[in-house]
Amino acid sequence: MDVRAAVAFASQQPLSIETVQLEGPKSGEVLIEIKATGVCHTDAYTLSGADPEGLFPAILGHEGAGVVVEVGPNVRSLKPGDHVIPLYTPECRECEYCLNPKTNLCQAIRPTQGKGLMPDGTSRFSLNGKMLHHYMGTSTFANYTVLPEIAVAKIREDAPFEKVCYIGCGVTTGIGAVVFTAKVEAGSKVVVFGLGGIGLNVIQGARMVGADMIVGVDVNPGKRALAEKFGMTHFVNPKEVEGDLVSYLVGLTGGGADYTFECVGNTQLMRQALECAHKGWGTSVIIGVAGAGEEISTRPFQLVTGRNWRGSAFGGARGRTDVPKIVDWYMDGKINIDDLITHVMPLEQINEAFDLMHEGKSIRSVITF
Ligand code: NAD
Ligand code: DAO
Ligand code: ZN
Ligand code: ZN
Repeated sequence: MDVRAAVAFASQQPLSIETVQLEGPKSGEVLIEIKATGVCHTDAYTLSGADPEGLFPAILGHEGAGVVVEVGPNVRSLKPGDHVIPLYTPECRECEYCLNPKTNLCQAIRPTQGKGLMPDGTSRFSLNGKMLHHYMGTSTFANYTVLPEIAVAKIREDAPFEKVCYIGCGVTTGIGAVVFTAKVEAGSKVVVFGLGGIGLNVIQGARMVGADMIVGVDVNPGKRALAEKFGMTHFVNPKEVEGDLVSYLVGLTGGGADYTFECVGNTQLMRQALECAHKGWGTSVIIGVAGAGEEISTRPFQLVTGRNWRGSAFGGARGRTDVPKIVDWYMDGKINIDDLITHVMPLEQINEAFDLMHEGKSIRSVITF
């Protein structure tokens, strides 16, 4: 079938709106009509050429919501008409990783997903007979896409697509890091580095679980008001701190934070986040994605003395199980998504969404089809 898509032909070039061809779903796959998709930093990272795994030409996009229109043979958990969110981290419920409660990183389709292909090793997308790569197993910058059944979360039908698409990445990444990865307890002291779309979701996750003190750290004072609305109790601008930021944060939290979250992708901040975690028990979670080849460092004695360093991908969420719950949290008014979606536009304006992100003018832009 013909579908409308934003195609990334090469790095550092604007996306091009094209009519491309999409093959129907094969065994274990479903065809989804995408109704809305967010534009995330990871799409921009890949488009910039900095992503060592980036493949071109490709249809980017990994933060969508839509409706199942057709299912291939052997699909059991989905049917036409189901409302869904695509998952760049699938959940097969059978692999060694899915069977281990310590991780959400299902590996069932990892080798082909990383090559921009469906699990059978081929692509469903083409343009004038030439293959286009899938992206993150989702390719949501198209009004129709094909996904493996295990990479699709079924959600309730009254949830608005243009809001809950954000649960496909940013919301789940931030809130999940608090709830599923760190398992922050009520009464905790939390420090969040970076108050962008991810950091704000960490903040509202921390508020939801009952953290007492939620410190936000950002070099942009313009982030303060929205972060306070989301639950931040103290704001720290590193540019205004005299002396060492770590010592300042340790003092502010009365000895260090129970949990810290790095939501920027800056390796210096990752070190500071680890070192302002409380001696003896503090945990620091890396969420930000650093540049290719960058490394982190600290003195090993920081770990010897009881600080824990860990990371979180997709918030530690198991998509088919946890994403529908997060949609419920939104529909029940437990979390705020509306104030984070600062721009809504049609596919034809998708390059403006990238510009707004680069200029720091948006939290999240959403494309509606
Ligand atoms: P963003 O650009 O919206 O926000 C980053 C914030 O950090 C901004 O408010 C900026 O002012 C602030 N900042 C920049 N430098 C700083 C510094 N030195 N000190 C303090 N604050 C600083 O980005 P985002 O959308 O919130 O994404 C954050 C990171 O999370 C990115 O690296 C992104 O790739 C990553 N990410 C990770 C996952 C995952 O699963 N682990 C998923 C999605 C995104
Ligand atoms: O299983 O090896 C693997 C890959 C897991 C991918 C998780 C990606 C999360 C971080 C990238 C940002 C996503 C938008
Ligand atoms: Zn993302
Ligand atoms: Zn699995």
